Amino acid sequence: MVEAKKIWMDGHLVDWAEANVHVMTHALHYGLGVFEGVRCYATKGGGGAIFRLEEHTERLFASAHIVMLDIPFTKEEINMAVVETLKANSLSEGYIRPIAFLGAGSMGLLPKDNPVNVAIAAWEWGAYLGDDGIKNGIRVRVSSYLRHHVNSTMTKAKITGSYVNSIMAKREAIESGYDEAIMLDTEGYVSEGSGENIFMVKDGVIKTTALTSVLKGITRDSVMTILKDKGEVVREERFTRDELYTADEAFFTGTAAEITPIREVDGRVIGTGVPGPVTKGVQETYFKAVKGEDSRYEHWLHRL
Ligand code: PPE
Repeated sequence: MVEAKKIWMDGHLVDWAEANVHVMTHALHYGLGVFEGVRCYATKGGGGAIFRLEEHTERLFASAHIVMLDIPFTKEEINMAVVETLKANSLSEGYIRPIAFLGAGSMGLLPKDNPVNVAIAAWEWGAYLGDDGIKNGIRVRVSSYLRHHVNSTMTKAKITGSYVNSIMAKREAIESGYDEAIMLDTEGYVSEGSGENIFMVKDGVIKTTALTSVLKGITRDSVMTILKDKGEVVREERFTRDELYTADEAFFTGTAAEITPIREVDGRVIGTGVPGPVTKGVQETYFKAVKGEDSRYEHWLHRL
């Protein structure tokens, strides 16, 4: 990864190399942390714009609320700290990672006085699933690992520990020659990618997984708005893997993955094997929106 200069930790900027935690950090042992992934894009005028910062901070606090982690800062303080971190690293474009976690103190499953530590890092991060993936689409496989049951790990919370499941699925996909994993929910319906929401198009009908077992993606929400503004209707409902096999188009959405077309699922070519018109239309509008080139979506930008 491209290291940046400074990381914001518990209210102060520290050097990248100094942003360390103790090995007895509770979250390291048990996975009780919540985090966000946010992107900032360089706009035409030159300045950077953070995409939907307020919504990401809202979700960070919602995740913390779900797992009962008391973040010792206000939302406004976190928003300001994100801006400060980008500025300290002279970044007008990059990926931002706010994280809040249970710090060092007591061990065991009933931690009493452990502090909640908060950090914000930012660095340059290009296309998550590759430049070729964004352009031509990726090959995915249905994972042998299921997405968490809603009453096992809370899927609306972006919890650090939940990502062991994602890492297993991602590794399995790569090791078997694919680019990314699609995970089914515990009832066998399509849920999401290891770090992305999913959309499919069939005979003009656009669907995305209902929110039951998936993260409430901010890119998913942006794409639904963009499609609505194009006069399309998006159905939020569950669908099966064989519906996906016979889809005309499919694509992933996520802050890191942005809009990545899916050209193959489990060896079955999707549609014509190249990104279709709905996918390309969404991509075009999304990239214009994040770069401040579409005034309809200016309210999504937090300009630096
Ligand atoms: N589902 C999961 C499981 C997920 O991790 C993400 C984001 C999404 C859906 C899409 O959410 P949103 O970014 O709000 O549209 N995954 C983040 C982590 C990626 C990583 O490798 O780290 C991200 O995209 O930042």
